[in-house]
Amino acid sequence: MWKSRKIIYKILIENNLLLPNKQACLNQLTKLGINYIAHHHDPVPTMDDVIKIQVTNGTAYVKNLLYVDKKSNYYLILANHTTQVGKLFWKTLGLSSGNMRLSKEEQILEALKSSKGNINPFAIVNDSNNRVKNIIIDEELTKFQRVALHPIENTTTVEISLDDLQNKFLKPLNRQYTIIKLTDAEAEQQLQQLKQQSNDQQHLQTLAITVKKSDFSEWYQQVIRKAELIEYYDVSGCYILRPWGYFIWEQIQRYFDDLIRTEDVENTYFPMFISAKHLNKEKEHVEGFKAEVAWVTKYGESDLNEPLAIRPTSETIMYPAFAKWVQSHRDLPLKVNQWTNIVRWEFKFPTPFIRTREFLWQEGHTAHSTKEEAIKQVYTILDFYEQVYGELLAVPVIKGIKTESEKFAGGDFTTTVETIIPQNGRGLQGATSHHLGQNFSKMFEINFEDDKKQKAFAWQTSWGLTTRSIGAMIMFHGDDKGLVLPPRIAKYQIVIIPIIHKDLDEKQLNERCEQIKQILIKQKLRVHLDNRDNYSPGWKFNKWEQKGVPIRLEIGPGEFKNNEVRVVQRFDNKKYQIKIEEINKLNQILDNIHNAMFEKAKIELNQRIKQADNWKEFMTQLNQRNTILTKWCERQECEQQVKGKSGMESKEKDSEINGQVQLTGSAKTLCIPLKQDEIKEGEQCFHCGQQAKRYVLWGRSY
Ligand code: 87F
Repeated sequence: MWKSRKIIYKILIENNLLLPNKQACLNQLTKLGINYIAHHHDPVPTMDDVIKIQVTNGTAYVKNLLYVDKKSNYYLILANHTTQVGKLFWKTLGLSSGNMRLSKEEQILEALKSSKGNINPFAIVNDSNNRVKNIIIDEELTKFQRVALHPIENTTTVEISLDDLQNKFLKPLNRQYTIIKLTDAEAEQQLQQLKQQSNDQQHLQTLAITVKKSDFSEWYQQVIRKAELIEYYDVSGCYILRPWGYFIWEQIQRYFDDLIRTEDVENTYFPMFISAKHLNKEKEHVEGFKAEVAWVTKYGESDLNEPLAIRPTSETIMYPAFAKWVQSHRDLPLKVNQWTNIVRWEFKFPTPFIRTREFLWQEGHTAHSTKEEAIKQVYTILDFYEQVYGELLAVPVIKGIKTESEKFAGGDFTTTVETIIPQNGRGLQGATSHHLGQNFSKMFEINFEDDKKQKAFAWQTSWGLTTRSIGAMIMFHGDDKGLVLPPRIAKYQIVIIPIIHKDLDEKQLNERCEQIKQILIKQKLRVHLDNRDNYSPGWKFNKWEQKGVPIRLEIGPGEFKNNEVRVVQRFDNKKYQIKIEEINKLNQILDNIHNAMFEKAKIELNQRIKQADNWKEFMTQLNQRNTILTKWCERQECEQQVKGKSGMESKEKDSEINGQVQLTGSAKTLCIPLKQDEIKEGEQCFHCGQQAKRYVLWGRSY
């Protein structure tokens, strides 16, 4: 329902409102001693109109949003116009975002006696029934000298200081207001800090993880901290990688480095800064990512002449150099790789390892003289990625090709290893290997003289694997007790714990443990002897279980006497004795553990892949936390429709089925798996009914 200003005025005047119009409002500001700069103009109902008004330097344009919950409590949000207002801040305020809706026209009228396009904080005086429970102010606004607001009507804009709004306007009215970070990334950080503070206060640093894995996101947060993989940091989306976690990355580096060396890839290092000129050289591929690029604009107190971007990926850094290095076909193939950090200023909810603003990765870039050779390279690397996941992390992946809308826009096609997190059925892209065709070589002039003395452009590939892989591993293998490490990435594969007993000489026991440790070290196993005497064996069992050590060796009086050790396997809690002379079996046992973990993970992954032949089946499977393999026509239009429809039809966020909170959000294509059954003439796309071309895997994703 839309009401004209006239009708609203009538209501305002009939209701004896304190601030019925802009003149009354401006008078009131003067009376309260609030300095303002006023601009008069045509109505500016949308943000796009508002930002056309010329305001003073240092003044922020304000987005005014009025939310209402199911009990008709109202919340007025004043956000900087560039802030991506998220959902998490509601939680910080102790409210549920699921209950909040943007107010409709008649609700705006009811609460503020105002209308869409006119919402402003001064109208709060007209809320005689105290319907507005809180005025939520974006912390970003505190960084500006003034804020631009409408005095009741949007035909005028006043610039006033936020200080005056708070102290001279809201406080005297006895109105609650809260200054808070509104983007999800920042709110997450605030929540973590609150949680940390209350933990510290209550000395709640208990050893055990307090929730089960079924409470997945809380479980994950606890596991990564209690296993000492991660420490939190005060820059949102950035985390400290502790030695226990960093070691895993080092193992991935070693393994993958050895693999790419067999392909004659060489390691290099390119600078992390990109000049604006360079970054923009290749506008098209950067366009979609622009918002995520972080810039350095100052040194000390001075502005840089030219701002510098921090690498979000290194194409525009590397390829100008490639152009210099490639002259003749004898300079090809050129194959380089680098292990670096990357910065992408994401605004989605950050999750340690899975989505972070700074992360570690390797990026490989190759140039070839033929298309065939480049394509072969793409798939060889994809196989390497599959091996990293399978052989090292015991995480199964599905090799596939991204659809046209999901591929890296700069290339010809993108191959991917995808996995599915069994707990929530979300797809997770594990690594990508791109065939870039000649797109970049044409742009950056990477050309060479072929053997017939003809100028030709190089065929390129690029590929990347990140610390996200560690997140997938944690999610797959962890259990109610904490982390479970596959043996090949564990910093300690075995811990030896002596169990002191009155019948046993402590010194002798220690010597025995030390002997065993030495035997195992000789077998190239990573062993730790935990002979600290200020902790009990039980405490140590818990600690190392939480940290995911694959095997615990206990040596107590019985074992000592019988020349045995007691083996306890972390992943399945199997316990058995082995003789010391058989201790070389442990190498094999660790391999068996890896294999068993991998097999279990494969089963769990496969349980999350369902087939569907029509829309109803598709949505049913999606809402049961599955990914869905369907026959598909491969039309982008169809893909977009599935995405849109699945999002709309998915359950409300706060709804529960069988006590489980349902995931919401749309399904997208994860990949077209390389392994395919043949599709015959006449077989239909599950969604639109047109001729199907291949099977595609759909799912909600990270
Ligand atoms: C964010 C900001 C700017 C992804 C970005 O996948 C640019 C980009 O180009 C960007 N996020 N990408 C795509 C990266 C493509 C490619 N680069 C080499 C890889 C693997 C390693």
